[in-house]
Amino acid sequence: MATVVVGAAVVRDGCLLVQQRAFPVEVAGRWELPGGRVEPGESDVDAVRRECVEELGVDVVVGGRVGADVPLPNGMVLRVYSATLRETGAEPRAVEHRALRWVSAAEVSELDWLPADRALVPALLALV
Ligand code: 9L3
Ligand code: MG
Repeated sequence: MATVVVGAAVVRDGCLLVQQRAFPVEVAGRWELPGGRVEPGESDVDAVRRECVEELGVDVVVGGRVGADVPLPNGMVLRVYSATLRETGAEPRAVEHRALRWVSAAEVSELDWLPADRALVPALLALV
């Protein structure tokens, strides 16, 4: 089975949290959902929570799957889950990314997404 990269579709007040990659240089400046590789022995849900702590500094409550698995160029697959902030007062910050934004439906369609994330736009629009 292909290695899974989980992504988090964090929604608050009808807006989706997106972040701008700072590296590698080929994709720097493009936008993606927070997330990363599921580690050996880790569940998808645990990986979503860990990645949100590492990349955003917040704990999330993980919900259901969003869209279908998207094949990545490196042979892995991107698998996205919906999520909400566990603490209402918590404010995510771009720990290892260039920027972070909360976007509405119109902006979800317009963003300069990574190609894999772009494939999920129809499913993401159902969340905002
Ligand atoms: N990736 C694509 N879209 C995403 C995420 C979180 C990841 N929303 C791709 C980029 C990398 C690989 O998955 O090729 C691993 O992700 P990371 O560990 O660089 O975040
Ligand atoms: Mg990542």
